[in-house]
Amino acid sequence: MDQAIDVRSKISHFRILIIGRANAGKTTILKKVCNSVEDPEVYDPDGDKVAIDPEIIKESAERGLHDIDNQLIFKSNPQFIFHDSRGFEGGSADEIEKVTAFIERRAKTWKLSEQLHAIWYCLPTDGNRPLLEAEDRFFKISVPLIVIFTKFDGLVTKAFQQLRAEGKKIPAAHAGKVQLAQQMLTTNYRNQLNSVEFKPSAYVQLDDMRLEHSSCIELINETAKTLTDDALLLLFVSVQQNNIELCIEWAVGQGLRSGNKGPESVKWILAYFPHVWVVRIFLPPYSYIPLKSAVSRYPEKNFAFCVDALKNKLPAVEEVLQTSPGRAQIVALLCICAEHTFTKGSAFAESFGPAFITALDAYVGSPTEAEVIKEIDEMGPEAYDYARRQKLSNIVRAHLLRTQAEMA
Ligand SMILES: Nc1nc2c(ncn2[C@@H]2O[C@H](COP(=O)(O)OP(=O)(O)OP(=O)(O)O)[C@@H](O)[C@H]2O)c(=O)[nH]1
Ligand SMILES: [Mg+2]
Repeated sequence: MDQAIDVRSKISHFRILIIGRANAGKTTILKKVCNSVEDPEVYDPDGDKVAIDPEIIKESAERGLHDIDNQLIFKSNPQFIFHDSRGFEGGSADEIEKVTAFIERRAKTWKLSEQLHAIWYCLPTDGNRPLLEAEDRFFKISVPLIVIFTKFDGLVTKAFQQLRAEGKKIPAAHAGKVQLAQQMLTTNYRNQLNSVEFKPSAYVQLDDMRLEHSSCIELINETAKTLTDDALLLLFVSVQQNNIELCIEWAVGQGLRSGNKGPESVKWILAYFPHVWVVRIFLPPYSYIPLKSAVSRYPEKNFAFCVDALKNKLPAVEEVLQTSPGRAQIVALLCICAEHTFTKGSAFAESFGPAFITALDAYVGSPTEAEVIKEIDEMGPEAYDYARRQKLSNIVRAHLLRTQAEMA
């Protein structure tokens, strides 16, 4: 884990190539992943900002956004770098060549931060023809490729129309449309891909991504699952800010696994949370990290600060960590305090140190802590396993810390 943290300290960005024909829903997904309503900023391969005024020069804006070499960054989550490609829309050899060359170049580079870490391959499901020419051409690469079936809502609408055309009444057509759409997805899309030469690592289907309440959590979870390298997994989990539950789950797993390694193992747990990497202990708080800036130097200080804070608050922490339930208690404490400083935004507004202390003060000795300890005791002292990790994650999720002021 120390090695993963070391690698994570040297790279601050997770790089994703998103591919899909025009209108496939690519930009909408990226905005959702980054919680942004704004368009991304565009940087050239050297990291210089590309000035684009979409109002004045639409053509050039289009080119800028879809030039695969350019790097797209959202201010709201600048640790993701995206490359956008319309793929092989025309099926032309030129386009195929360009994308393949990009992937090969990025696969060969020795610099981890320049490497491509994942590919999201969008296939819209609302059109009349399932797959266009050459659209099922995935790549012979070691980078995980996740196929995203986009606009599933469009397929549901088509299923509804089909049921109506077959003479179903409106309520019956509504009742059966999702199941039929699911069947259509399997027959017309998923099964078509069974025979491709290079198999995707995972498949995800996304509903109407335009809606405020729709979520891309499945995409985040599936992407995490395809990452077999510990350092890349840590990087991905801790740059994405959409699914704090994923951070909790990995932090809990790591925390339970790390044995009685003493308070220093605190960092193995906190490292899965995004803000620990970007927020300084003391001011200035979180600020936009431009692409060219060096990697954050804060985490080591943040980790050390948390170890000290924990020892101050719980002088017996070393002993507590010796037992299995005790370790689970400390893991829960850290996750609950880290979640609070992240989700309530306190670390962003206050800077990490004071926010962590606030959370620690609110948690230690609280009724919430008493409940957590009771539930951990009920879990039994079995050794680490997947079920224990799930149970402890559930306990943490059920006892998120909210202060009185926040509840008001
Ligand atoms: N029905 C439906 N429409 C969507 C969905 N996601 C995006 N759209 C709409 O589809 C259109 C294209 O979406 P974009 O996200 O811009 O697609 P894109 O792949 O980035 O397109 P280009 O940049 O032109 O290649 C927009 O009008 C979106 O509002 C979805 O999940 N369902
Ligand atoms: Mg787009």
